[in-house]
Amino acid sequence: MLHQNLIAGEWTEGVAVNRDINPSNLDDVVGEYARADARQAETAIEAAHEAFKSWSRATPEERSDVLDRVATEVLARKDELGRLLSREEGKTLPEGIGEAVRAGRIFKFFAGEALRIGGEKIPSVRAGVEVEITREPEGVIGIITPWNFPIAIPAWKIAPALAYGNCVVFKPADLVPGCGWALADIIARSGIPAGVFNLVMGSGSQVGNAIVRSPKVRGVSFTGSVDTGRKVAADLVARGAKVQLEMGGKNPMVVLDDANLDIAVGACVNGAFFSTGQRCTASSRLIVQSGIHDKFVDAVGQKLAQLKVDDALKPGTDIGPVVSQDQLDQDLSYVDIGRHEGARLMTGGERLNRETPGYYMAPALFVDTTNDMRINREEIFGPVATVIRVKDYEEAVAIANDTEFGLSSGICTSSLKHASDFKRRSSAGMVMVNLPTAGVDYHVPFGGRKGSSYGPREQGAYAREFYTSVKTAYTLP
Ligand code: UN1
Repeated sequence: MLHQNLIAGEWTEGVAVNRDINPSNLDDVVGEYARADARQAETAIEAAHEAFKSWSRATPEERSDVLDRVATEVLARKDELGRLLSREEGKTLPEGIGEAVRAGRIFKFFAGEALRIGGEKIPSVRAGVEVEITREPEGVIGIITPWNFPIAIPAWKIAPALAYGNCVVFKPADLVPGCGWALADIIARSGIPAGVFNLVMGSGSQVGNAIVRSPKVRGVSFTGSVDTGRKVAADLVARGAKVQLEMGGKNPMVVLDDANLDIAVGACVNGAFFSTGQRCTASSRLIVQSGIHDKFVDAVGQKLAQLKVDDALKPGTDIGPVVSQDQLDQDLSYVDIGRHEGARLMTGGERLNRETPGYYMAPALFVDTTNDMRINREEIFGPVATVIRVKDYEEAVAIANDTEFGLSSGICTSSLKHASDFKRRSSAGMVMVNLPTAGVDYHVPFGGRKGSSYGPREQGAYAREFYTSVKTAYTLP
């Protein structure tokens, strides 16, 4: 079966076929997916533009019901969707199912939010005049998502877009069309009117560019690389449209001498290596105080030796494969870069062979690194972490903040004073105490500072900032 695009309420053939390959087993084709071109993307945008006339006036309950039906089906099919996710992306089955549940919960949350779009009525400074402040949907929203969270990131962009009355043209990542298609199929059967939600699978150069450049698209929410994000922003800003970017991270995790060693090791190993390190929130720089340094490095080394790297779907696998050949090449090249820069590779960093041909790699830990090395400045996006030794808390904070990124940060400590101070001084959008830098709640704002993010926050009620426009109305009754 060829999985087609959803354009103007019709399942539509593309101009080419994309084979979705399982990174745990390159002989396994997950499915065949239609690839659209720029013209088809424009047809979808046109349909969304047309559908906006009525969807923007749908009652809160109509929108809420649609989202609620999507949530219910996603949650009921969590095991199957989680399996599809792990099969096409390579995170472990429990991680895949967890992500499917997260996606369902996000739709549930926004089913509620759709009913809570309020406003304010306040007295004017002029006698007898009334002022009302309301929120209205923007129009057509383009949604461009990455491969590393194939269902959660689409969910946290699509759900608020629809909840607040926008129409959507959604382009999932070319590497993982399966979850995007499955979600689109669920949305298509939720009672949503034709054209309100469109799925257009295809390349960035065709579909992505068409979305970014169309004057009918009022805003784009993009998660992906820094380079692409900046280009997307340049195009949108040039025509005065809204843009929300979530790009990279080089997230610091500080471990102080007074940390609970088990908690610190658990948080760092999870944050750095789970989901194969392919999270923009990954704890990639471990900044460790001298007194605990050797104990910590030994314990992390022991833990890594116990982790099973294997087929994402195999029971007992802790770390699945890297997503693609390109990504694996990038990860391995950073291992070389680190060695040449004088960092000491304590463990891992080599390609592994398993029963099936796949992109397996041993999680790599570098020690004796300094913050000016490329492995500490550039996002690697794989199972590679570094340790930077520091003498005290002040040096740790300075190094944690010395990065062009600012998505998440963490500290492991039993000192309330240091925890409070770090929460205040960290230059990241999200700060974690005694928790991994990755793995966030779905009902609170998500986003970063500096080179990591641009535009209003995603998720939680804060999502309305991007997906709505504020109107101030004055009346003299
Ligand atoms: C998480 O850490 O739970 O691409 C979510 C990413 C982020 C999502 C992280 N946008 O890794």
